[in-house]
Amino acid sequence: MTHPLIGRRRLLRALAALGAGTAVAGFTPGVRKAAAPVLCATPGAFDTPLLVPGSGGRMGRLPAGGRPVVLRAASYGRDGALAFAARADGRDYIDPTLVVGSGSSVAIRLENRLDEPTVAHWHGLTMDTANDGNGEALIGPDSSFDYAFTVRNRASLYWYHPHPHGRTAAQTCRGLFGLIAVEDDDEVKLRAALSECDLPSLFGMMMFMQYKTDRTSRPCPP
Ligand SMILES: [Cu+2]
Repeated sequence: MTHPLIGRRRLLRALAALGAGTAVAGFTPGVRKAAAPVLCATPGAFDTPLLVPGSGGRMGRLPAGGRPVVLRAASYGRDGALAFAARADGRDYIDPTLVVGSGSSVAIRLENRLDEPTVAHWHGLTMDTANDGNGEALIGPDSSFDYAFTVRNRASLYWYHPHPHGRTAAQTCRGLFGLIAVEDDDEVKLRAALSECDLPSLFGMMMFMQYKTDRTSRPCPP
């Protein structure tokens, strides 16, 4: 990804162009064309640049297939916020987006630096019980667990989050979650073709970024 920041207005312009192109291609004589979605009806309303995760930092894309990765669940900043921290290829990551190929093997060590048990659940991925993070394999404070599994799912966005019984909401609400981008050949080609805008990933990211940004305005379970 070449541009870490893409303005929302620019994104919406691209979307509008995309919608217009689709409408023309699908036009049938004699059939009333449906109104195109009004995506740019509120000029000036999206001045805040949208963070598009890059190759490091917050939600950065961390290649996690076929090599060991260490995630550390720990406090992050103030107000009780939590995060998964990682370091790879000389870069620091916060809540990294784990990029794995469909069919690849994954080996992730989760170190628990919280003052309570945690466990990682790989939401949406087909998983065996030992690795599923269903609460049977709780990781105590200052302990770790080695997850090892093969990605059997097709290309899509998934996510990972804690799943300790009774503490799932409390830990997740404080920011302890991240994305898993499962890729296949088609997805890689699509990303290469879109390069600058990276729209498919962007929509999933937008929801997550908004949640992360607004998190402190909502009370988390104690
Ligand atoms: Cu889940």
